[in-house]
Amino acid sequence: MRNKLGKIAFSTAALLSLGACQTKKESKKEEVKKPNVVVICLDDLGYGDVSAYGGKVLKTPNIDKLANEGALFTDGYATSATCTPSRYGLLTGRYPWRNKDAKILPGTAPLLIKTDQMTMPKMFRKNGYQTALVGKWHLGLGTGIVDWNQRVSPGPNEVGFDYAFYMAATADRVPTVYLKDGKVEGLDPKDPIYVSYDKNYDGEPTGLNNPEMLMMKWHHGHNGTIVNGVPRIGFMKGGKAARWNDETMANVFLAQAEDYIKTHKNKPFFLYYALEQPHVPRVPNPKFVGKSGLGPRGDVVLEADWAIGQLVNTLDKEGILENTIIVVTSDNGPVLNDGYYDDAVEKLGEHKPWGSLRGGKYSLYEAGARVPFITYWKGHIKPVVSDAIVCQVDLMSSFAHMLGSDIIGPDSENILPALLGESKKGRETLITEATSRTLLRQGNWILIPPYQGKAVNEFVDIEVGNDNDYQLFNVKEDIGQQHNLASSNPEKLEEMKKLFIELRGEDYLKNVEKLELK
Ligand code: NG6
Ligand code: CA
Repeated sequence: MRNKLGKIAFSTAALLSLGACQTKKESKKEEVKKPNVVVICLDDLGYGDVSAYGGKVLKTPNIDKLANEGALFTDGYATSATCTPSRYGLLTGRYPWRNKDAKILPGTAPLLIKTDQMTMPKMFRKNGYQTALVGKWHLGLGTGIVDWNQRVSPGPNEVGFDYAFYMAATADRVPTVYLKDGKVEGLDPKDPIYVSYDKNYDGEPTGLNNPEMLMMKWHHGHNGTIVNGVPRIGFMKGGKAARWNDETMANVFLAQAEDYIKTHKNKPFFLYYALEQPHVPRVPNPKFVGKSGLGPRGDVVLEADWAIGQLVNTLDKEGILENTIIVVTSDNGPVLNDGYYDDAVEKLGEHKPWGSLRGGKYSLYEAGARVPFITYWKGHIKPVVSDAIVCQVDLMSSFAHMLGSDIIGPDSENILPALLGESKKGRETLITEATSRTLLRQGNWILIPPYQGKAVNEFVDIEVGNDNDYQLFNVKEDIGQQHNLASSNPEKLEEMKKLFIELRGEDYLKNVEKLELK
């Protein structure tokens, strides 16, 4: 691939000097070598939520089609077991643990990515692409105090997206409005909007004070402003006309993505389509209510799968499917009870959102950051199941390489052949994180340093991976991480520690046992 595309860069230069020698038809051919790239990132979708990954209960036919006709990665990773750090890694090619502020952000947090930092959309733009974000942002906005009644900046537009239609943070956090290129969509200037994470606005109902107004009850957190009967994190006043309808969110984002594709198909584009499902609150469109038999969590997975199918159909109908690389992945692993009573636990039945992995969202164990990871490119990527270690952080350098660009993300490796299913060689080492605690994967091995704190987060009922001792697993032989080999394999333990120190610094490991982490 490199050679093929390397040649293209050369022949573009040659074309200029040779001028008339090149026919029109040939020069047109040059252009189509810049495939569109659509990165579809779901929110909290687990390794076992996609039926192509072996799930038998919940069926995701549209994602499965991409997986079965493209490359399905068994060892694909987000950089983190939570959203903000994960998306930071995806969009900047830099490990989130290098940025101390890369933690789950409130809706009022300042922009986490520096405006002079290289990002994946900027990389694409430098290579002649149009760039768009549609969906969840959750990487902060503005520089401190935000006036939501003015254009909010810096934001996605300032870090590389020509067009951006997004929610500021999460579906369970205020402000519950869409923003388009920094402006709250549908805001009535006569009803200004105010947002705070510190205190409520006088007279505004909250989940804490007005349980009688709730359509969905909160379990932990989530007792602030009530919007559409759902209590959220944080407080908000005004902006009534601009507030989103949770039931139509999938349709609204899909329509935005489809419209973007239709209106931008004549030049290469990079579209980051960040679906909200199956993050809380799980409010499916009435069309999907009851469809999974697993309650709202299952229903919204079906809804997201449907939306992905629609998007692929649109690419096909517009005649650009063969010229579009699609990546499907998730920002972090699954969680059942993430703060609302929504039957996710009660109606789970035999479904295993984490598949055969241990842990879940927030966890150092595999279900935290090992996620569905699929690449599809009709006519180019052959059907393959690959166990190459691939990570979202690598997309930036890999796509840059594909375009003949020498831009690299600081922690982003060029693993293009693996991503295109041509090679089973991915990364050799990977450092992921879960709520600011890091761990190392090298080859088939995983090292989790000792971390203080509870072994299980009892609110979400997930093993988060804290332990007084080192944990060492061979995840090829023991994917469910049931056998800690730290004491039976001291040589490997030492080797992994040494490597961890090389990558993470000696101080980190020295201090790790003293770290007090939530
Ligand atoms: C947590 C929320 C959780 C979810 C998460 C972010 C509480 C108690 N829990 O703080 O519900 O919003 O943040 O999820 O408030 S993420 O996928 O965006 O990382
Ligand atoms: Ca998430």
